Amino acid sequence: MSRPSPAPGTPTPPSTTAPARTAFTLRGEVACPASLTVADLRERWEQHRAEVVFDCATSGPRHHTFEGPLLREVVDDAKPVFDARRRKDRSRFLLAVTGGDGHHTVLSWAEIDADFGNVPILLATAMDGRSLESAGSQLVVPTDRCGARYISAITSVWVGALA
Ligand SMILES: Nc1nc2c(c(=O)[nH]1)N[C@H]1C(S)=C(S)[C@@H](COP(=O)(O)O)O[C@H]1N2
Ligand SMILES: [Mo]
Repeated sequence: MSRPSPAPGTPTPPSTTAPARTAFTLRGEVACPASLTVADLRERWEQHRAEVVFDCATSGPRHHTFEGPLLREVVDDAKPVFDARRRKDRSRFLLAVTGGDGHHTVLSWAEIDADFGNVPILLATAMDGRSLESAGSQLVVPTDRCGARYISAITSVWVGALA
């Protein structure tokens, strides 16, 4: 049964429950799709730290410290349906990361694969010492010179090969 909606003009009462636990979906050509919260990212995988500087086209250089698991380790556990022993097979895969406002970007699996780019891309659980639990995770691409791929409030990570 749904709750009755308040009368128009009724102020929203302050929330007495815990802040919303923003989750994102990990989906695509994976054997084990999942819905993951920032708390899951913090509790289930080793945390790495990255001190980064990136340039924003509109607001200039930005300095941040992020913590979180490696994107590669999180996606590995969803079991992408490539032949993990074959580098050529892994190298066909792409990742598309989407934020809450619809901003999205792509990465190649090879960027994060230890046999190729081996970039320590993170799914951040904290930025500048503050938890991202209610905002949602943020993509951290320490080797990017500009900030466009630092997708915030992640809602979806899709993994798959070009059809
Ligand atoms: N969801 C989402 N994430 C985003 C963007 C956006 O528009 N939407 N802009 C990107 C750009 S262009 C930059 S420079 C950085 C800015 O991050 P900051 O303002 O937190 O330093 O966020 C990135 N992440
Ligand atoms: Mo930017």
